[in-house]
Amino acid sequence: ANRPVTITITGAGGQIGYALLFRIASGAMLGPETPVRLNLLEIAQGLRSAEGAALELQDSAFPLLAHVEIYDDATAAFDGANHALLVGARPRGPGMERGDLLTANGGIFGPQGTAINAGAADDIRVVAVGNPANTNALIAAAHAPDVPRDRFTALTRLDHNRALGQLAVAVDASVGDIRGLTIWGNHSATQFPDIAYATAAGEPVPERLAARLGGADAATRWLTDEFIPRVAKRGAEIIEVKGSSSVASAASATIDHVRDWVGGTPDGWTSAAIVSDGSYGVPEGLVSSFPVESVDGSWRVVQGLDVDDFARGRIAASVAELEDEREAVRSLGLL
Ligand code: NAX
Repeated sequence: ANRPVTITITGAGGQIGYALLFRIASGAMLGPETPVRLNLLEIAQGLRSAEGAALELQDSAFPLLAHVEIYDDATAAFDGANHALLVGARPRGPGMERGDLLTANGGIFGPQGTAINAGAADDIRVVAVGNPANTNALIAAAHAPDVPRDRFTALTRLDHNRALGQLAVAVDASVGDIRGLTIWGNHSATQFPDIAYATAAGEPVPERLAARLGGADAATRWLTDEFIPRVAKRGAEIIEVKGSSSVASAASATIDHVRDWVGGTPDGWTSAAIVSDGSYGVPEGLVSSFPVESVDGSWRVVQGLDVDDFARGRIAASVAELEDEREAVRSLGLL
């Protein structure tokens, strides 16, 4: 058997944590040959919940689960970590200004970056799930100067999967037959789900949409008026329907993100927010979502895609928001 891999999960006593732990322990993330050690990091009010989850993990008797440990100290929790799933974050409370929100999260992700820098394993891979995810990843990375930039990511796979789900219905295909979809930009309402290069069972999605909807103009209207806003605002739709935010789908997307990062993307590209190298005009250093392939355990931006004026405008708007967030955390002294 392989050596156990250590995974540190922050906010492990929360909702997404609860949905994540059992799937990781079952082997869904790192495969059926890799034993896992789970380090659960919580703050005081979440510790009992994490303890309860740990008891249930024991009761599940997962053969791959080598060890579970609970921490309230980041330095100890990230010591030796191969993966950091940064789920715990400070949600926006009533009357909270954006500055307050960024400051509160800077107080979480800054010290966690420092702890990762201090003691994580050499192959550490980080994904920020807690919102504002892109900027939280940026803050963590800024506090971990010894860790390569490409190890810091933020989750846009849920947005990607949401887009797949919507598109599958629209073109009457199975999600597994759709390729070439991209989420660009921020994990926020400004994100741009881009279908320009999407195919369904090998057939271009734009053509298939036009055929089904009665022409290219109708397809464009559907994209701008229905598809893009629905994907971008799906989180709010879930809250409206079920009364609380996305949990199992967020955990599932996190599993997908890490699984593909480690195991590769043989079926073509997916979406992840990674530290920009300047590709597609996204300013260097911003954590922004791109079309990405996983090659030898690293995310690579898919290069050479033609981006038309419409897409360029949408990407620019989301990137402007990311720059704005970066400026705000800079001026708050959080970088
Ligand atoms: P919960 O409130 O259920 O859980 C969060 C947990 O984090 C709590 O148990 C809390 O005690 C813990 N926590 C807070 N500060 C911490 C710290 N400094 N160290 C360790 N643990 C800490 O929220 P949940 O529904 O699990 O959502 C978690 C985060 O995911 C939220 O920020 C949410 O906005 C974000 N989401 C991100 C998504 C994405 O696609 N990137 C989608 C789903 C979700 O909205």
